Amino acid sequence: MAQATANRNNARRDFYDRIGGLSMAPLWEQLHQLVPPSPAPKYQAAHWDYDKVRPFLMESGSLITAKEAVRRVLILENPALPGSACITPTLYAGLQLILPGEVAPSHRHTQSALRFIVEGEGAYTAVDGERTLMREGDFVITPTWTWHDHGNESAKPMVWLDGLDIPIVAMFNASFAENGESDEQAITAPEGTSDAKFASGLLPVDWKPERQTSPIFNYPYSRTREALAGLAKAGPPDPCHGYKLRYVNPASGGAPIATMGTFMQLLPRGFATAPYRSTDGTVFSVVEGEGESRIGERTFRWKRRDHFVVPSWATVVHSAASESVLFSFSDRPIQERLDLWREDRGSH
Ligand code: GTQ
Repeated sequence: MAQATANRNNARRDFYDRIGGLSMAPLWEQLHQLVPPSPAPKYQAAHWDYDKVRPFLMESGSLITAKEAVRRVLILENPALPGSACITPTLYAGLQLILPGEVAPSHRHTQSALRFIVEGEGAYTAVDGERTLMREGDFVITPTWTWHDHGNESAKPMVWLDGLDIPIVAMFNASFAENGESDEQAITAPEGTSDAKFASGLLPVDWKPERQTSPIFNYPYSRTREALAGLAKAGPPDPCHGYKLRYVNPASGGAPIATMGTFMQLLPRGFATAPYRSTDGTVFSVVEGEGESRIGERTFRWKRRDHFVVPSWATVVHSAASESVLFSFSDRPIQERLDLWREDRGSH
């Protein structure tokens, strides 16, 4: 019997070797891995404590200028994906530093970017000939293939979270990039133009969107925070999310960026979310408060300016020790377009 099994296995191995020469492989040896019964992510939950990260960010400021670096960023890399520059298999995240007086020169690329302002006030991003000044908690968009440069005319360092769809664009081999002719693009519209046109529940009467990306490129925290406070007064929190809003492209009702969904949630003091999981691996930036998140088997304590990542289908429970506000982003809009996105709200 044992001999028969050994013979059979040898015959199979020999067969696999011979078809391997023709660049073929037997599906049956890997079917269950290729089509698992539920998501089996090959990356892990992780947390970046801002107190530990910040000294290195500032040290990077004395090692290289923003101009030489083009973008002076420390990548937040998933510990299970070393060398990949990915925080999840579909998302890139990094912390970008711009010191007073610096300019990160103009360029454009097919990757879409979001900026979420972590520290500082008064630096600008220029997109499509218009500047916007940025403050903590603002969510700023750089649409695919638009010229963008960043500059800091304030007296203090500015740090923001960069979220890009780099791994997605890489998967499609659809990356194009160009450097601008000058460091700073020509400014053709006064600050506030895109706000006036698109951010007041109104749209210019004959305007037609040219792309899926939102025409608003700064969603200021002052308004987001006010909306959350109003929501919290209006009724009870959602058991799984607390008070959670999604950012929206006012022209479509969809996500502001085609590849990345962005969210902001308020957790009242002492509130713990009910166990929840969804198929979109999600990156969090803590805007206010402190608390902890149990992600699968691990628990991370967080506070303002920390970052953490929740893998696909990992069960998460957030507990807020003080009133807390969490920004997050994920690839949910793509998954929804592909009819792939799923969530599990437990019994809620
Ligand atoms: O600001 O354009 O973190 O192109 C990575 C790649 C930021 C940017 C990053 C980029 C940028």
